[in-house]
This record gives sequence, C-alpha cells and structure tokens, in this order.
Amino acid sequence: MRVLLVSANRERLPDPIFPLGLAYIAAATREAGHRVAVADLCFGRHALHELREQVMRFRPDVVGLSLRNVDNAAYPRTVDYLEGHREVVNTLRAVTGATIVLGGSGFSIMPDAYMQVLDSDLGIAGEAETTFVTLLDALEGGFDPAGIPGVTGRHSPTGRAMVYPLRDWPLPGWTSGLRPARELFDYPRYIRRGGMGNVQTKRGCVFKCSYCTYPLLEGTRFRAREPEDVVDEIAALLHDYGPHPVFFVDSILNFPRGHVEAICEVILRRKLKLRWSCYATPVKLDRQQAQLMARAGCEGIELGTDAVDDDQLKRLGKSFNAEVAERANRYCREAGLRVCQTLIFGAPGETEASIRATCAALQRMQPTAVVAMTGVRLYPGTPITDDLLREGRIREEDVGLVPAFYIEPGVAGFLPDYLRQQAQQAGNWVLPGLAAPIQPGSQRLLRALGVSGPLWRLLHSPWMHRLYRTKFTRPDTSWGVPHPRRKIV
Ligand code: B12
Ligand code: SF4
Repeated sequence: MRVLLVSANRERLPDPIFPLGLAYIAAATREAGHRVAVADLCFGRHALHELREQVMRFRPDVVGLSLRNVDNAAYPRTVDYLEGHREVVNTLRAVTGATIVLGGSGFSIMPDAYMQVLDSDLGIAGEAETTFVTLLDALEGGFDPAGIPGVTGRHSPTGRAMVYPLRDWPLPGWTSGLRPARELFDYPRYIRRGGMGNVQTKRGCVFKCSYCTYPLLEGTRFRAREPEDVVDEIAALLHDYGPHPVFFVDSILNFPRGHVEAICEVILRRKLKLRWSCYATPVKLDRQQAQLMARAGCEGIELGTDAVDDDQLKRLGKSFNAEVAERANRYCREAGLRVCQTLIFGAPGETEASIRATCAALQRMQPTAVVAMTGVRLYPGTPITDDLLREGRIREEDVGLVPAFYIEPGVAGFLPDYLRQQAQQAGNWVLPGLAAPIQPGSQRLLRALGVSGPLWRLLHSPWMHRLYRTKFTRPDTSWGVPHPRRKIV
C-alpha cells in the first residue's frame, strides 16, 4: 500500500522536537513492504499547501497522522493545538479519499474525544509499530479492523467513538532491533534548531504518580532494549549526522537499577564521545549512579521530584520522601551533573505550609534550574482524575480536550504570586503558564550560535536570565492557539 505518514506538530517551543514515534512507525511500515512517504509540518512556511501538493503527487491509500501534543499542559497561559490538528485533517480530506488513521501520544490520551471532533476514519491508541502494520494488512485484505487491539473506529450511532479493547497490550516487537527511519525526515534540521536528537531505551513505568499519563501511554511494566543495541543506535547516529547531544525520552532513565548503569558502561567501554540528558527519579539514585552517569557524558538530569514535602509527596503518589529527594539532588551535584528540578504546585491537599516547605528545601538544594507547574492538568484515566470523580469533586465532562486544571482551592489565591516571587529571587526558575517561556528569537539565536543541549542548564548564568526575562510580550507558542478555552476545577 502507499502510506503517507504526517507529523502534525508545528510547535517549536521550547524547541522543535524530532518526531521519533512517527519515525518508528515509518520503519515498521517500510519493513512490512509498504511504500512510505513522510510529511513533516514542523518547519515549512506553507506547510498545509506543501502537504496538499505532496498528497496529490503521492496519491496515498492510507494517511497516518501523528498528533503529539493536546495542549501545553500549563496554566494560566494555556496553549491548545486542536484547531491546528483540525486544519490538517480538513486539508487532507479536501484532496484525498485515503483512509485517515490517527495516532501519537496526544491522540492516545483521549482517543475517544479525538475521534468525535476530527473527521478521521480510524485511530490507534498507544504504541503502534505492530498495530499499524496489522491494520494496513486488514485494510489491504478487506478485513474488519475491529479485532485489532488499540484500534479505534469511527463514531457509532450513539455519537461516541468505538474503542476496541486493548487485549494483549503492550505488544511485542519494539525491542527487537527496529531503528527509527530518521533518514526520511530532516533530522539534521532538528539537531540544528532543537539542539539535540532523541533516543528511546525503554518503555513503560511501574510507578503510579497521581497525575501522570506515562503508564497509560507506555504500559505499567518496563520493557527495555539491550544496552549494546541502544549504544549501536547512538554510535550510528553520531557517525551519520556528526556529534550532537541526545535526549533519552524514557519516562525515567535511571530505574530500574542496572539499566542506565549498563548503558553507561557500554558508552565508556566504546569510548563514545556523547553528551546526553534524561528524565530521572530520585528513587535509588545514589552516589555511584550519579558518578557513572556523569562519567558517561550526562550533561543534565531532569528530576521528577514534584514536591519536597513528605505529606504532599504522599498525596502525589510518589514513591520517595523529601529526604530521598534532597539526597538525590546532592549526589547529582557532587558528581558534577546539572540538575533541573521539576515541580507541581497546587495538587489536591496542597497547603501554604507544603508550598513553603518545598520552596525552602529548594533554596537548600540549589539545583541548576527549576521548572514549576501551577496546578495539575487533568487527563482521563489518571489516579488523580479517578479520585476526584469518585469524590464527586469533578464531572466526567470536565476532563477532555478542553484543558482542565486542578488547583487546590485553599492555595489558589496565594500560589501564583508566591511562585513569581520565588522565581524572581532565585533567578533560575521557569514557570510554564505563569511567565512566558524563552523568546523564540533568543532560542533561535542561541541555537544558531551553536548552543546545543538543554537550555535550562544555562539558567544559572546572568546573560541567560536576561534572555529569559525580557520585557517584550511574545507568544507562548509557534503554532497553537494561546489562551484558548480552558477551565479550572
Ligand atoms: C520526552 C518528552 C519530551 C521532551 C522531548 C525531548 C526530545 N528531544 O525528544 C521535552 C521535554 C522537550 C518535551 C516537551 C514537550 N512536551 Co513532551 N513528552 C515527552 C515524552 C516523555 C516522550 C515522548 C517520546 O519521544 N516518546 C517516544 C516515542 C517513540 O513514542 P510516541 O511519540 O508516543 O510514538 C508512539 C505512539 O504514540 C504511536 N504513534 C506516534 N505517531 C503515530 C502516528 C500514527 C499514524 C500511529 C497509528 C501511531 C503513532 O506509535 C509510536 C511508536 O510506538 C512524552 C510522554 C510519553 N511517555 O509519551 C511527553 C509528552 C508527549 N509531552 C507532552 C507535552 C505537553 C509537551 C510540551 C507541550 C510541554 C511544554 N509545555 O513545553 C512540550 C512540547 C514540545 C514540542 N516542540 O512539541 C505531552 C503531550 C500530550 C499533552 N498533554 O498535550 C506528553 C504526552 C506528556 C503528558 N503530559 O502527558 N517532551
Ligand atoms: S511521574 Fe515519572 S515516575 Fe511517576 S508515573 Fe510518571 S513517569 Fe513514572
């Protein structure tokens, strides 16, 4: 079959992100013998016009459309991507009768809602290397795709989408040496403009943090690739595209114990010159792990700490306490790793005292940077949403494509100003939704000057503060709709 794979994401803030998931789908589809073309809408000035032309030239039987972001998950300056997605689907519909299949992380969080609002034929929730190929086989053979796990059908007579059950998900296949087809995309442009490439070493997360969608997207077990295989992929990347930093997109790279260690050992044994960064958990992060990661080229670690207060950590469903969080931060700093602490303020149960405790701890910890979210974006199926529904504090219709945020009523008035004040004093805080992100112009300038890797690691420098804290009003997005409809519950 002729399959056109489209990456709809045109958000270039905080950086343009290479569509790794779609590159995996492209590789699996090509390997299954189909003719594959890709359309990446991220950089084109006339992206929809170019898409139209490409569709008319290529005449696909199937169009796979990747929807990465629902919104920016930030309050109160929320950015919504739904209108952009609708435009892409409508553009496709106007020029082709091909079957349109939706997928991607944004779609997978709310497949039912997307099937209702976008004029598509089918969708696949969750990882799709195997499912998409099975679906193509079904379409080619004229079979009903209804039995394929994860496949979502068109609207039923009741107006709701029909989501077929995920029977034996997670599916096999991903760990068996498949390489993302980066060569079909303009990967070098992502390195130049985005400052890094991306690699996935494992899928899933065993933890149950109350607000988190990652276990829903990737599964609740870890499925890891062989360390040699991961490093083979990176070595080939560096060989093919020249030296560039890499972000490991795993939910948390440093857990379970032994996984990141094995990858670091292979990097060191092969004397690979690599700068990399990742998400990590404070759980079991000790001196040896931090030192080994630093020796193997880790230049920055984003610790999903969320709070540094025992009660609030418990309420967030975290599997560590404040002492562990502080210790992990210390081990990283001693090892010379730059640390970005990511925090969530205003979740259920938050009090002025817990907010002050977290901020006081951060002053002691002195991380390189802090990213602090105001409120919690509610997604269907997360523990926090289920609890709030059970307690009757929100209704089903509160949770969907219109971004909804929970902020504990007792701190809602106090929180924004207090966070702004903390950010001003510390100088190295980023407040998504409260303070504008980096200027698009500053970001482009830094990348054009050859500054690569995560920009937060430079936040301790005064010149970087100036780039962040200019007085210009600027958009929070390069593509989405700023300040859309959103609600606070
Ligand atoms: C790593 C990551 C980042 C890193 C990326 C670094 C890098 N250089 O790659 C950083 C920190 C920069 C980042 C930024 C943002 N991110 Co982010 N990020 C992730 C994360 C953890 C992994 C993404 C990834 O690469 N996965 C690995 C690939 C292989 O998987 P995948 O893309 O999902 O693809 C699979 C399936 O989705 C499916 N699929 C994909 N495409 C298609 C197409 C078709 C046709 C089909 C059938 C299937 C299919 O098959 C693929 C292979 O199995 C996800 C959460 C998660 N666990 O998925 C959030 C996530 C994607 N991010 C999210 C968000 C919101 C953002 C930001 C908007 C945050 C912000 N306010 O700045 C920005 C957007 C940046 C941009 N320019 O778009 C949300 C998106 C959903 C939502 N809530 O809107 C997610 C899901 C997290 C969440 N909150 O739930 N992110
Ligand atoms: S926040 Fe991190 S550790 Fe917690 S469930 Fe999500 S990915 Fe796992």
